[in-house]
Amino acid sequence: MTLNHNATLKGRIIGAYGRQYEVRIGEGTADSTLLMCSPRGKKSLYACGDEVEVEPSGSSQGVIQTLIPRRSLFFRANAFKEKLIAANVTQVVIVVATEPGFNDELLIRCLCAVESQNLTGLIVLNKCDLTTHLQRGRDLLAPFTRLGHPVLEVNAQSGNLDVLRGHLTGQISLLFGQSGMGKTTLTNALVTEAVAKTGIVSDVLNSGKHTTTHARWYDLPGGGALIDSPGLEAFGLSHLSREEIENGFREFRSLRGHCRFRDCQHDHEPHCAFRTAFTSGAIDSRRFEVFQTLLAEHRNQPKLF
Ligand SMILES: Nc1nc2c(ncn2[C@@H]2O[C@H](COP(=O)(O)OP(=O)(O)O)[C@@H](O)[C@H]2O)c(=O)[nH]1
Ligand SMILES: [Mg+2]
Ligand SMILES: [Zn+2]
Repeated sequence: MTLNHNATLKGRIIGAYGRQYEVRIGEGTADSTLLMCSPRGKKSLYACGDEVEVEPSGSSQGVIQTLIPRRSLFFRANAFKEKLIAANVTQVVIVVATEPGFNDELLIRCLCAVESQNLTGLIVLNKCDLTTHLQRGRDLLAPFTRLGHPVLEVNAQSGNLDVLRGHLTGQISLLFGQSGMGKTTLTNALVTEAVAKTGIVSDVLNSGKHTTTHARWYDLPGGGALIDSPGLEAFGLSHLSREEIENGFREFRSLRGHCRFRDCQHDHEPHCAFRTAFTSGAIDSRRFEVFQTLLAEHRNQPKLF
């Protein structure tokens, strides 16, 4: 592809490396090109998956000029900082594993973010070939299955991934979860060798490391794409309002508006529909506990603005 300087070109951020972005120009064409781009302003406001307009500044470099409006933005936040994770995804695949054990609070928080944004959530229990703790994994996931969240059991290393592939086709999926769960192994199994090897910086930045340090986009052979992301151990939801937190828990949707007090914190208030449902056994206790933690975090958040 011949690049015309001073002309802006539409592209997609397929790798986000701090303040450097790998942008693919000519998506879906035979002669797509990769440019290493920096943002025009001081702040890096972009995420892997973003569509942008860039101005080439060399044969393999460019400057991001504008952001094309996003269909979705998946991010986490505490009171002080926002961390963009991926843009324009339609589905978040939360990867957990039989071994090492996974943090179910992180899973609940992540699903809350997914649901409150009306994205599709898919839970994948990986390493099902390791059967010693398989039942423990299944037990932890049972409350999610009961709520209708799809849970797929896979083995990324040698298993048949056709069912998972079926869920990914045509979607832009973010693979998300703690490190060591098998996200990168799954990516390698799902993405063709040739695609996984493209990229001008991935080899340099990830060289000699087995840990994913940056989010990266991969086309899927059957259409759609997969974004592999670094593992994380905490997921702050400071950006969600109380209504959004409530909406993030499907079991509470039909109960909203049924508490006696309009500003009910679902904690100790009399005639709380949420607590009544909980004491009747209709609500999973672990999910209720994390829900209350989230509301308490929301209440106690320092007001910075
Ligand atoms: N037995 C088994 N090991 C797996 C499976 N998937 C991944 N692993 C191993 O788990 C470790 C972490 O995998 P990795 O893909 O780097 O996890 P990530 O941090 O989530 O990207 C590696 O040693 C993998 O070989 C699986 O399905 N079964
Ligand atoms: Mg990884
Ligand atoms: Zn209530």
